[in-house]
Amino acid sequence: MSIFALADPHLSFGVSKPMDVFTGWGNHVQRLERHWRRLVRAGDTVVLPGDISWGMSLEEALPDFQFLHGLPGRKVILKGNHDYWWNTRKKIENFWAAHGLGSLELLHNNAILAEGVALCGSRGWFFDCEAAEDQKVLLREAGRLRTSIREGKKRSGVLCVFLHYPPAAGGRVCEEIMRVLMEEGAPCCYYGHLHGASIPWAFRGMAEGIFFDLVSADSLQFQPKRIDIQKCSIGGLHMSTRYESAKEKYAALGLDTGAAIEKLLALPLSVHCWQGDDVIGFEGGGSLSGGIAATGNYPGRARNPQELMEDLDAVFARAPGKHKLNLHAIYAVKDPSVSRDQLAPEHFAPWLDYAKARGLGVDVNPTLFSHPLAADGMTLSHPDAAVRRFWIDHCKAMRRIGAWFAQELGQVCVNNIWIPDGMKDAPADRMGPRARLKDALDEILSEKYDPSLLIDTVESKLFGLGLESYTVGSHEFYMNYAAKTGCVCLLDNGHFHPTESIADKIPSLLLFSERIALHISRGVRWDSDHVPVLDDPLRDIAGEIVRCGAWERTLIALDYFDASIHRTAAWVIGLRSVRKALLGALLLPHDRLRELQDSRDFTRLLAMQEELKLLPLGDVWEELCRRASMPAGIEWMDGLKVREE
Ligand SMILES: [Mn+2]
Repeated sequence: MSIFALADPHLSFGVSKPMDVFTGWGNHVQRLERHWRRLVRAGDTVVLPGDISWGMSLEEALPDFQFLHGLPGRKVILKGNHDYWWNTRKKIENFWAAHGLGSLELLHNNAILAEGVALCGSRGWFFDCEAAEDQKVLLREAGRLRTSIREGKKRSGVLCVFLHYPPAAGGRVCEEIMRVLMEEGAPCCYYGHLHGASIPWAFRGMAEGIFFDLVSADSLQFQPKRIDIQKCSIGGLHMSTRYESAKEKYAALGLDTGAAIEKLLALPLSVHCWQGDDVIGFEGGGSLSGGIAATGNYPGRARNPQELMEDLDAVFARAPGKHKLNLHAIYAVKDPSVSRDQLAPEHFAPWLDYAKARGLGVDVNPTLFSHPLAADGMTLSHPDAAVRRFWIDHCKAMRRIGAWFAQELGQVCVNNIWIPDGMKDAPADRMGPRARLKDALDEILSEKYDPSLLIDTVESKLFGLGLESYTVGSHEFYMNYAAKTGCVCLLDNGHFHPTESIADKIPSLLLFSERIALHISRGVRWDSDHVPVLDDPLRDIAGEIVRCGAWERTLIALDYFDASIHRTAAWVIGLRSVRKALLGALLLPHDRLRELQDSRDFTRLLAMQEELKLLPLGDVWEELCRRASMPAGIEWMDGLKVREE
């Protein structure tokens, strides 16, 4: 038997209060019923922490009660801020009994036992209340909550608390309610009230040894949430206890988990905006060219700056740690008559505002594909000087824009140049295009910027779709160009032969360059731009950054575009995987492993490498997420919406 929670069903069978006017609430009753019947069995319990019905009286709410009664399971009902039908316990219970609604129970100044778990809770109140009247209500609610929890503790050592109002949200805490939860040793607390755009502000995860989670109906896509009973034991094996144990295990190897977490949270990962719209941009062209392709047709692609910014916010609310925003030129917000060689800072003003409001740095990329002048597969290496001129001027414009972003935001900007130039079939002249590319780059980089504002990187590739036989900007070309000119060589781990180790290239570059830059992607058989996952190649890259002492010398961006799954989720999965790989890399005893290599003890080295794989990294990751106020587990998916087309 299971316990479920779902707050804010906002039913209105008895009165006219259509919810479809709110984004994401289309057909919400039908969706709720379908998911409820799919998940909940007759012996299960569903807790509904408030905002049950729009009815103004018990009579008006009756059809809503009857709807709930008709669904499987026991229903435990708490009060929300919109439950105007609420009355005295006696009147509500008599009304339900008179109408044969035996599966409904009231949780109000009491506790209810279900499956050995004591269900407790109250409505709660706003945390920003200052008026004396509000203070009075808040103190009364805190008292009710305490009574309920104490009643619950008399009945079970396993306890689950429900509130209608969030005890913490958007970085603010309702002190009075939180104090009761802490003093009474509540193990977990589920709450509702936050909807739509407010969902990302919910506090979810561990704080003060208490697990918090949002269960408002729309944040759950109207699917009752199964309560994890493991999280309900009072004084049980909390996450914090598990972290303490993990910390000791790592300390025995000379590793400081706390320092690793802080170091990792401060490392910026550059988030590529183009995952949100399949690299289409805002120029209105629509089709992607240049030997790259986004495959899949998952609904909800961002179609304009506002949608892309909303999706990025959903990403930043789910991926712990510092971020930068990585923009391609085609995301300029401008009149279609402004061509790419005429781009100026003003065309990125909305992005500057967006980044400023969130404390993000910005990286930029000229876009040398998806354009009529790139249609024949050549840009900076084109034999026609006029075509080269257009792209040189475009690259210069993006460097100016990058330096402007850096100046405005007080954070260095990375400008990355990647060109698609190449040939489908065997070339007659490999040297000519490369010589033209070299000259073009020389001209682009001849405009000098303060290196504390702008870092230029050059990105190589093995081949592209339709450009299989020859790539002008090959790895050897850019590696030498970067070494000679002082710009930075960027390795995209999708841009090499599938069996080539990108980790192996890192120390070689670091011996000759101040910095390296990475695009993290995942190629499957070819440069397929799959979402990065925590696989061995990624762990090896992260390990090499740490082993080489290159933490401050490595610029990490993500670069992939998967349109076959939820695009925002794809972003989050990739970001979390990269951060997990880096955490694992920080928590390896590299000095001891190096000693084993140098003393030629390869047996112990291999044995040790294998034993280290099963250290409790997950417990440290949970602690990192807790410190970043983010869900550690799959709960980060709650509230992810699919945009209605
Ligand atoms: Mn790339």
